[in-house]
Amino acid sequence: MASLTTAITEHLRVIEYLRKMIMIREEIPVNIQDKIKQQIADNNIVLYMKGNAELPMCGFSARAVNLLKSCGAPFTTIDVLQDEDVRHGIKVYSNWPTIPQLYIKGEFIGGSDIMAEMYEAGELQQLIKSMQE
Ligand SMILES: N[C@@H](CCC(=O)N[C@@H](CS)C(=O)NCC(=O)O)C(=O)O
Repeated sequence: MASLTTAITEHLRVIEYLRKMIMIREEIPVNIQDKIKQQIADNNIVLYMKGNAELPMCGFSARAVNLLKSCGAPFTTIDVLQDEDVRHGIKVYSNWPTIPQLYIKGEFIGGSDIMAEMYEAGELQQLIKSMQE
């Protein structure tokens, strides 16, 4: 009888543990998406990148930083290498598979290729200028 009680107690403990794990897993995406939404709302120009503006950790991110620096406006960077959930979450949030990712005034702009094309056409400078007015 004692061993049956022990077995049931152990089963209930496992069930409670699994229930908590499922709840935690369900909470992560919600919290990350909220966190990203807040970061984008709090910053006029925000670049999700690898590394930071002083030390980019990938060529695409370095290119994005150089383009923004050339536009002359202050910008915020989020280093996705510091947080795997943000690294994954920003791809889901933007429905865009790669890093870097640029947001201006809450609007998703794109990665470094798109930024370079816009810069060549004078559009990135214009967008940033109009945002500052
Ligand atoms: N065409 C994209 C290419 C960017 C790209 O390929 N990024 C890769 C290497 S940094 C990436 O995000 N890989 C997925 C990851 O590292 O999570 C751009 O110009 O931004």
